[in-house]
Formats: sequence, C-alpha cells, structure tokens
Amino acid sequence: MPRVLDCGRHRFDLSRPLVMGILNVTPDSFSDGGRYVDRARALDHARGMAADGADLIDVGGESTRPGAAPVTEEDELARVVDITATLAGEGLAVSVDTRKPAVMRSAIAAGAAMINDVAALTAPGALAACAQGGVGVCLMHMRGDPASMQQAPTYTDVVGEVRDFLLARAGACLAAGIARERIVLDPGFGFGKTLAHNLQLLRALPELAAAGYPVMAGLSRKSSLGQITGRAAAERLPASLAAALAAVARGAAIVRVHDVRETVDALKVWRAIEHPDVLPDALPDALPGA
Ligand code: 7PJ
Repeated sequence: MPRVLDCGRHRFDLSRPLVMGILNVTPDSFSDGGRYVDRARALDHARGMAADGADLIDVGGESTRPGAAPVTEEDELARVVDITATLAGEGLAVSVDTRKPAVMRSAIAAGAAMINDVAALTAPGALAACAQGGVGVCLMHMRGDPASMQQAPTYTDVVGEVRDFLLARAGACLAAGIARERIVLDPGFGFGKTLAHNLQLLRALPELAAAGYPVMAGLSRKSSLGQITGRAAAERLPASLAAALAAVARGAAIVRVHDVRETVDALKVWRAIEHPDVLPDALPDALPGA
C-alpha cells in the first residue's frame, strides 16, 4: 500500500487510519435530516469536526440515499462550492461528494482536496475534470443508481465483482493521468447491496486492501447497522463505532463517519493496543484517578 495519499496541497501519512467527517448540505440526507443546509451551521459543524480530529471533511450536496431524487447541477453547485471555498481557505482538507463533472471542476477551483464519487468517475468528463489540479479521488462501487439500487441487488461473487470494478476504474484513472498515490477505493457499503453483501465485503476488506490502493469504508449509521441492531439512524453510534473499528482492523485506511469525536477516540484506543510502538506522545504514564 502506498504510505501516503496525495491530495494536492494535503499529503496524508497512511501509517494511521484517517477519519473523514460527513457534512451533508442536502435538505433530505437521512441521518442529519437537513440540519446543515443553513450555511453558518454547516461551516460550524465542519470546523467542529476538524477540531475533533477529522482529517478530511466530505461535503455532499446530492443525497445518494436509496430512493433519493436527483439534484440539478445548479442546486448542487450552490450548495457545495462556497462552503468548499470557505473551509479550504481555512486550511481544511475538503472532499466533495459528487458525480457531476461540472461540480468537480468548480469544487477543485474552489480548493477541494479530494473528489469523492459514488459513481467512480464514470460520468463523461469526470476523469478529465479530476486529472487536473492534483486532487485525491475516491472511487466507490455502486450497483445501479440511488433511485433503484436497493431493489433486490444480486451478485454471483460480490467481492470479486466489486474488486474487479474498482480496479478497472483505478486503471481508467491511471490512464487519464491521475497518479497512483491520489487514488482511494471504496466498496460502497449499502449501494446496491443487501446486509449479507455488506458483511461479505467487510470480511473481505483485506483482499481489497491487498490490491495496493488505500481503502475507504463508509458504514456510519447505515441501514445495515439498523438491520443488525434494530436501531433508528440517530441511535446507531455504538454500531457505527464497532463497524469502523472492524473496517480498520481489516485494512481500511480511511473511515467516513458522522461522529468524528467518538470515532477518533475509538481509533486511538485501537491503535494504542495494536501499535504499542507508536503511542501518541500525549499519553501520560499515569492519569490521576484513571
Ligand atoms: C458513502 C459515500 C460511502 C463514499 C455516501 C451515507 C450515504 N461516499 N457517500 N463511501 N456513502 N466514498 O452516508 O449513508 O460509503 S452517502
């Protein structure tokens, strides 16, 4: 695996897992209920996640939840570009979650560090848009599209099909001039997958990681966790932490989460256990009362 992830101005050391904080700027995102549509609140939430230890802030102006309606380019640009420019101007590494080449180009011009595309840069012009500017790219696997993807998805070999698709898309990126160290792969949990598919993909994460690209895992508050626990989206923090740790233990380099502070703590504990040689220097030998 490359030891770094190159996102232009931001170069990430991958010797520890990275945390991407989710900033939904859609009116209908399922787990935030549109609370961050308001600009000032969106910016505050992003700054809070950065202060809590998020390495990247993923700004999304198009809901890709199952059954979500498409968003016009104009609406998506209005939701995403100014927030990206403001946060990037403050030095934050901003990822923009979009499938649209025009949004990619504007986001990159506004200072985005990464383009996170649930369609893996398959839209005409998306590869060319990302080749410029040195941004990182996250290539995610999705079966079908958000409107229909959860209608009885079937695979012969979900792990092999997802891996082959992602490696083909990584190859397309390399051919378009996107350097290897700028590419991240994501199996796309919940995107045209049943609970059984998601669990198979999570168990097989080491196989995907072995392909040599950093792997991102997005399980935070997802419906699979609700199926397992019986909890509503707002009650899925413990489930999300368990899923994030399981993903990192299987080789995920980046976890995409709503609950940054809690995830960062969980990962610190995991890392202190797994990598005792690299204890954070903030760890005192003895804490009073601990
Ligand atoms: C993902 C995403 C994911 C990547 C969403 C949600 C649905 N991008 N965008 N991976 N999920 N790369 O947050 O529940 O899993 S939107």
